[in-house]
Amino acid sequence: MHNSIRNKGMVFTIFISLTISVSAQNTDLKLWYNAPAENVWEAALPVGNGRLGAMVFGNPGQEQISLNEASIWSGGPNRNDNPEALNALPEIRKLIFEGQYQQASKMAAQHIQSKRINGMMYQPAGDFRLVFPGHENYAGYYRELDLESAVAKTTYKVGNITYTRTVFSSVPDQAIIIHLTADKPGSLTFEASLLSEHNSKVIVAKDNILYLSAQSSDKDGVKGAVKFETGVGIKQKGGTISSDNGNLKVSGASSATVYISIATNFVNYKDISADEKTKNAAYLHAVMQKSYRRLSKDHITAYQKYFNRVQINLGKTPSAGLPTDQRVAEFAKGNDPQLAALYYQFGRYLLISSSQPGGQPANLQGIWNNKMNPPWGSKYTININTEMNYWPAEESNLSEMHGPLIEMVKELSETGKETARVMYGAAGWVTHHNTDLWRISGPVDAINYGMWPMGGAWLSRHLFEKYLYNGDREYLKTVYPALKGAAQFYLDFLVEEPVKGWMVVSPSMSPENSPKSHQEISIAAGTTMDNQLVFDLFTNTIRAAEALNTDVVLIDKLKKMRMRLPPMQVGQYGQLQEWIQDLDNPNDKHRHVSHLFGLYPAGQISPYHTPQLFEAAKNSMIQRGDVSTGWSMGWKVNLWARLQDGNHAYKLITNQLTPAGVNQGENSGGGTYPNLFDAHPPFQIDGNFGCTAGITEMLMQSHDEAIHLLPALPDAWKDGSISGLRARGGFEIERLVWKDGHLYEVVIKSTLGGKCRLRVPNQIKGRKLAVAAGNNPNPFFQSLEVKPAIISATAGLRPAEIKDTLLYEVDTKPGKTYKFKISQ
Ligand code: FUC
Repeated sequence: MHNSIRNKGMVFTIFISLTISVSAQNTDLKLWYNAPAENVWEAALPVGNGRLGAMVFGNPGQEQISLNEASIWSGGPNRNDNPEALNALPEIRKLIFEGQYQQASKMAAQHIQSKRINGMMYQPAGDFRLVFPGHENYAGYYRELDLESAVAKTTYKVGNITYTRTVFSSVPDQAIIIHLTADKPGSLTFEASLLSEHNSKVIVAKDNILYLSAQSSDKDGVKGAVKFETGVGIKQKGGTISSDNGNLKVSGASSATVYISIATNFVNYKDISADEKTKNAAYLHAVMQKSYRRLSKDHITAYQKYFNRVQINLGKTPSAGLPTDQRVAEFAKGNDPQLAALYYQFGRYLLISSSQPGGQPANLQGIWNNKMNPPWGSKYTININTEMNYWPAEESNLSEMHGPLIEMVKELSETGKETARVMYGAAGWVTHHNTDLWRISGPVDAINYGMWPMGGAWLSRHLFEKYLYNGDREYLKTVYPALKGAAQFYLDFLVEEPVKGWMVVSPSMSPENSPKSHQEISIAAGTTMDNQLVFDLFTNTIRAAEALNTDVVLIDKLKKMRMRLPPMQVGQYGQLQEWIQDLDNPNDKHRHVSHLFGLYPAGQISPYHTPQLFEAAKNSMIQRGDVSTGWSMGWKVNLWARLQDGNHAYKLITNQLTPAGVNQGENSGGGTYPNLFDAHPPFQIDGNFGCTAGITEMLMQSHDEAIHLLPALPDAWKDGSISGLRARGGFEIERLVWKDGHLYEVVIKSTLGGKCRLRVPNQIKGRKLAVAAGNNPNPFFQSLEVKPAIISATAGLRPAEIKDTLLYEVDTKPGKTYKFKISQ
């Protein structure tokens, strides 16, 4: 735990002295602390440019900056298909349909599970250390991460000299920059070194440039083939620089700038032929030509281009003068709306910092990992976690950050083609529940987790969703082949189940859960999530093909097959069934809520079109409970927002903004670390992104035929505003203001034109605004035609309670802005 929590007396004294400097500046968008992270990685502050990540500890005497580069992964290009699957498939399906789950699972373990390769690991580059002799005794300590500039800063005093360090990771200059100053000339003296847990070699080259070269680890018999080099150059003002024993030494300087670059031999998932040394030299040479001021200016401009698009104000906080970790500890006690706003913007900060155009998508830890063998390989778990990372991308106006995921899906559509063919004899492409830098598409881990041929279905949703926001047919053309390929796989793979004649996915599972009556065996056919996923994929493919005026025969096939998918079912406890049979246990607190994919993100369950399913989904959510792993709580914020219950969504935010380890319950410990990283535990970035998306969903949703403003506003956020959100149909919510729980003003810019339909909690007025009725003709808001639910005789379903709302609409023109205000 962080020092400040342990040592309250000391904190109090420092706090008093700090309030003066802190209250003088605006801390709304700062994470700040009055103690160093010491050796707690989850208290260190993350900076990143999508490719280069650093965790800044802010330790005065021995500064530690942990380094990452997004393409340093164990192994090299590889595949993990198990071709034995093809022959075993009919027998496994038969066993499942006969209810012989144990046998089916055993056979799948023998013939479908990967024989050896279970995904590679994302690995750290190493550490950059700075030793400052005599800085062990310091005073006036303060460190922060400023979300407005994406700069981490540490400052303290030794004697009467104030030392300051700033750190950022620059997109335009592809380097990590550290700037060190002392306010008395000539008093900066330190030693710098590079370390790595990899087998590495450190040399000091000419002009005092430090280089560390290494190669990634072997795993599962795949040779570690990512070669990387880290380079460090220092330019100091005043004093001297020298090298000694692989270290750089700066003595008696007034200020210094440290330039860190890292390069690897990675080109793409099948090509590692680059020369890391040439690349690295080019990065370092270029960046060292620039002054700190210039680098800082360019960095901030590049970052703010994205960050400044959204501003949020959920209300003022009396306790905003406390350090961030203390605010997390106290969030549940009182109302700290500003911390929720900070957490929201931190989610956006993390996405900008871990997912940049042309790079890798954010993995389980974004780009920040200090372990050689991290939890779950810090890879891509695609049965929820990776998708969740991108939930905030479009709606919180970070569309460019979505790009790396879209590219990954395209690459998986290449690797997954072979998997579909050799394992299942199917056309199109398939991938299972995990992938990695090498875009493996076979099953990973034990069969109870890995038997899920649905990764492509869920990921492909992102291809089409992006189009719903940008309306760009040229973009749609580039992703259509991957979308179509994903759908083609299921056209071949679906199989008729014997009871109702429905077409189902088999073998599969409801991610990582198993019905109690099946002795914890997860293998299953026709799970609710799979049915929803295939429905979603077919629907999106049909809509994309229609928008592109292509593939009429395929559209027809998909429409016919979609009719044969199982409907959603409401079981004996009034719940939305998780499995095709009514097997749910109302006391099941499992972290995955897979069957609610249909509610969020997929929008197949609607209070207006499917009120019974809406009620059943709510019952399932109540039965599943609140506290869970970090990402599970993040998902539940979105789900309660879709259920239009703002106070329950807020309760989940409170559960999430609880210090890691404090929450009790079946999946205890989920919450937030001192640096606001999400705790699964351990650290997993998905919960940050899930909760950020959830806060947007509480304020604005855009599906189900309308832009719904304030669909789930909690009592805690009576007054506030948000600007810059994006809605489907190419609408930008330039301003959304609410007062005393009522929608006060909304300004919407239309980029594509078309009908703009608004669902609002109170009357509004504005030019040409009319009351709306009937279907929304805007194609981006098409309502989904889901099959009527089958409801168990003992479900005891109450009619759904739906909040009163009003529907308005206005015809819009591209580029024009529309303003509406409350009308009393
Ligand atoms: C899924 C989840 C776990 C964890 C892992 C990375 O398997 O069930 O909780 O988040 O991914």
